[in-house]
Amino acid sequence: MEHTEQHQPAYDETQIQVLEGLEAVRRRPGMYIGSTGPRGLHHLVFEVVDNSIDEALAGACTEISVILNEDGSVTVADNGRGIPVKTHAKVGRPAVEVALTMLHAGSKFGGGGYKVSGGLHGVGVSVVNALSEWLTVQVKRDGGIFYQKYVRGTPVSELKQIGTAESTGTRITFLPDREIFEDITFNYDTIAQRLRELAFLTRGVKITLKDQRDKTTPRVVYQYDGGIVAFVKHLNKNKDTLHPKPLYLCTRRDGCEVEMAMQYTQTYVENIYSFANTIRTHEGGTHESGMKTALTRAVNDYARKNGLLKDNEPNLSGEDIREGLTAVLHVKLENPQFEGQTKTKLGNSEVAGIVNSVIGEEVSRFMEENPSAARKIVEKAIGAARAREAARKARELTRRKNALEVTSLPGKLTDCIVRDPAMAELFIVEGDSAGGSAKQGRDRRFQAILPLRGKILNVEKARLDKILNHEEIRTLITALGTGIGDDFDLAKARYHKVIIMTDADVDGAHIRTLLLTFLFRYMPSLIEAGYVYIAQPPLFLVKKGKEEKYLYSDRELEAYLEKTGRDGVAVQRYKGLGEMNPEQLWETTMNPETRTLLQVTIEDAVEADSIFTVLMGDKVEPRREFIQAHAHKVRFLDTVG
Ligand code: 0RA
Repeated sequence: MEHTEQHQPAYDETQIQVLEGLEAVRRRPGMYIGSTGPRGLHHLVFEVVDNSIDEALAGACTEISVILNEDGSVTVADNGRGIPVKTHAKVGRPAVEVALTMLHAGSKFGGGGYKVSGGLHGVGVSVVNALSEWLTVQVKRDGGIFYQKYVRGTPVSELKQIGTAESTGTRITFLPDREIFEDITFNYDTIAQRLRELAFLTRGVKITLKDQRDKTTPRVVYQYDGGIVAFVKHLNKNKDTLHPKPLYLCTRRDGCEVEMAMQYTQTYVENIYSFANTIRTHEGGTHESGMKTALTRAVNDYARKNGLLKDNEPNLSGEDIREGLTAVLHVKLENPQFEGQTKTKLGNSEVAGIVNSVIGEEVSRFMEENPSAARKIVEKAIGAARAREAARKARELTRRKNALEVTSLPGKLTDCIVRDPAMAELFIVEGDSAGGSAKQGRDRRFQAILPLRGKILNVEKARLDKILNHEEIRTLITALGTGIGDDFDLAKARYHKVIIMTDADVDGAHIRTLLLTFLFRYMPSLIEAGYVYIAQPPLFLVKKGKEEKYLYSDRELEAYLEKTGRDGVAVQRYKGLGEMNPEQLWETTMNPETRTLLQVTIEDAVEADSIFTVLMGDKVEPRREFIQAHAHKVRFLDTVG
């Protein structure tokens, strides 16, 4: 009795704190999940999944299932130990309720083993609860099945035992709160991609995904017994490799686990995917720089020792050594510090030295043990160094042309009148015929047209020197005015809106992909500055009686037909820009008053960069995947008038 009486006030206090805590989350959601846009929304799912992954990393969970429910909610279920349900000694409430209602409560009653996954914002499931219209939790543990429901973070029922069970696990279902998020629609591809990544990073765990909103989408299973070696093989699946077996290492040193898989390809691009505690570190950081330093040193040492590099020759540069390299680097550490613009740069300084020494040793050993692979790697780097020199010379040529300014502008460019880049727009248009319509339809005062004929080079498959020999690309670079590579100068951009306008068909999507790949690889600052856009030509023209309306997606068409009924509606599908006359093109796609433009953001670009790598070699339905993968990654600017 006495005990209870003493306990009661403490519980009240805690409850007040709880409410204040979750209220703070609802007041300033951005502080906890970064944003209330798509990224923040998906973060909710990943936060819950990360908890399940932690169970898997602790060896306590083998299966995780994610279901996108028909009502817009999402379910994450695992066969881990289950969130503890016994009464929490200090708080006097079931531990699961504490986990779901107290900020940062998660780690306080954890059962040993440190939490390694998650942690981008490190927020815990209580934040998900706070930002959900409703959330239900079902725990199988201690022989029972327990259930509780919450509304906007507050329990609306006691934790109840609703059955018995021998097995263990946790099942959380939640509906994101429409009062908090701009749009609560989950993007299948965003979730699928992250789940696949997690499956690669957590060897053996079986992760399934089912989309109940679209019954035609089959359930997918991600399970990779090869872990990050399978990841590297997947990334390289359509590329010719330099050596058959990826190098793999996994070593613990000074409280940090370093795991890496790498394999050289015959391509000319570098693809390093680095992670810290399963979080993708887009901006790199100390682990990545430690790895690069080690690789540069190990390859140069080997080349010198084996006479592949003469005494009078300079060292190979890191960049040349990484040409064609695909690598996945994953470090696990206790207190990861995430820095940088998007908090995706690992800052822990001690990690650089650890990764450097571990990887240096292992790469040297690999080269000693695989002399044929080692020789090819060195020869590739030497080739890259030569090509770099050739590219420098080719670049100098374009630079000299630039110096001549106006006279050197390509003949294919139909420029605008205005000289102020901030007001000028460049439409990069697919094909000469669409280019003709665009020229006639444009507002010549501020809109320039550059028609590109046919496909531009796939930059994944060519070095810069070759790319610069390609006429379409040279034309583009000259028109943009910025120069390229080391010479790139954003201040020289001749247009602050560079708008890619391609057909709404497979070829159009392919050309757009190629253009974006090129920009991502060689002019990322142009995207960073927010200068790159994608035009949105309509897909349909519907006519009913005298009414005419342009529609921009299958979904819009569905909605239109639902609203007006199908009787007497004529639907015309536009396959190409060429099917529209100049007035129509102006009205639907080019007129700033009425058009929709998608701005490509640098975050999208970094994301998309990895998609490209996987996708560009992917022969199956690249267009569909590309469009789906990007649909959510570009943000709407102007709205349809
Ligand atoms: C606290 C302690 C333990 C597990 C969990 C939380 C846990 C949380 C989630 C969230 C989703 N799935 C989860 N599974 C487990 C450890 C319990 C123990 O030591 O038995």
